[in-house]
Amino acid sequence: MEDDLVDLLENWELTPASNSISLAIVGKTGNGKSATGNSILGREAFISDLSPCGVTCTSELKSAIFKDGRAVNVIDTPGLFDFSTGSEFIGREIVRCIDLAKDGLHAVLMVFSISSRFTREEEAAIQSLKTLFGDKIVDYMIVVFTGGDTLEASRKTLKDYISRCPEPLKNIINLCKNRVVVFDNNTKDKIKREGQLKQLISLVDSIAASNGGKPFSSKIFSQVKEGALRRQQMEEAIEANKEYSAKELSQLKEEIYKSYDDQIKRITEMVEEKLHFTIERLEKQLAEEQTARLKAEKIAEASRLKSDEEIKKLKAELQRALEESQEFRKQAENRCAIL
Ligand SMILES: Nc1nc2c(ncn2[C@@H]2O[C@H](COP(=O)(O)OP(=O)(O)OP(=O)(O)O)[C@@H](O)[C@H]2O)c(=O)[nH]1
Ligand SMILES: [Mg+2]
Repeated sequence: MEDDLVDLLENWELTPASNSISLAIVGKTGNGKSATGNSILGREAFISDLSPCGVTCTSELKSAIFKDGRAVNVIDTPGLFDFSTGSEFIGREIVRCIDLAKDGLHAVLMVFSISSRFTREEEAAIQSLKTLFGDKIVDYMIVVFTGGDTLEASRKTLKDYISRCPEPLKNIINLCKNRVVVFDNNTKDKIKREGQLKQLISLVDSIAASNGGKPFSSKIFSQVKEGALRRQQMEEAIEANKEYSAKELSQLKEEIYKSYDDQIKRITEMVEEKLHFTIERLEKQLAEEQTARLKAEKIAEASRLKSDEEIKKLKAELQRALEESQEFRKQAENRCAIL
């Protein structure tokens, strides 16, 4: 598999940024993010497995080189927007992810699975991304459906599938200007593997063409990058100064790490605060929907009870009328007999 698509690249930092593509993969736990990352890299770089709980625990970056000489950096993430995991974990992971993608992202792949139902959390994820990084993030998003094999087995085209998607998912696809690709991560067919990868890369290239090749970056990206750069410069400076003793050197390094950790903590808190707001809003919305659904169910139940009651009343009336008419007939017959 490795030789067909890519040659491995051990030392990705050596790759010039202009000749590399950085992609982040996000989506619900179990949707096939790691499997998609592996399909892009052409090797089993990330652990991908069937599991009821999250397999990927923390964001990771792996790289490879395409045949055309371009390096691809893939950042695999855990289920960042599964709100059950808590905003502290999400905040920390997002900062880690940004740290891995300091030079910006050429595309964000939002992974959905053909085989699993679209959820409200997935609907809210795009809002969270916009809240954190600004509306422009949408211009860099590509929708990836995993489970191309399942789609084929059901003899449906992607177009058929999308036409039957819930409205919010259609809206996400529209927001992404129909940048959609299907991946069958299980296929061993080399032509198919190359085909789906080519499709994805052409979408990444179309994003680059529409924004002058500038990778996505935002204020949070610059803050994280600045901090890391400052730490590196300070480390180099003290390393170069031969007057420091080993003890002083390690003390100074510790201080630098501490100030960097403090900075990351501040950014994480900011991310957490922003997400907290989005999560609160989603929870409120879900609670309102639940109340509305319960109310609708109560009304339906009441009207069913009412109609049951009415049917009972009608039946009783009918029975009474029947009995009355039988009584009347009996009386009439008796009267006839007397006459
Ligand atoms: N049939 C089929 N199964 C797939 C496909 N892509 C992924 N899977 C399966 O889906 C399961 C979950 O895949 P992962 O790649 O671990 O999913 P993930 O999104 O990384 O999951 P977390 O790390 O837990 O967030 C695995 O059993 C994969 O083999 C696909 O295209 N077709
Ligand atoms: Mg994973």
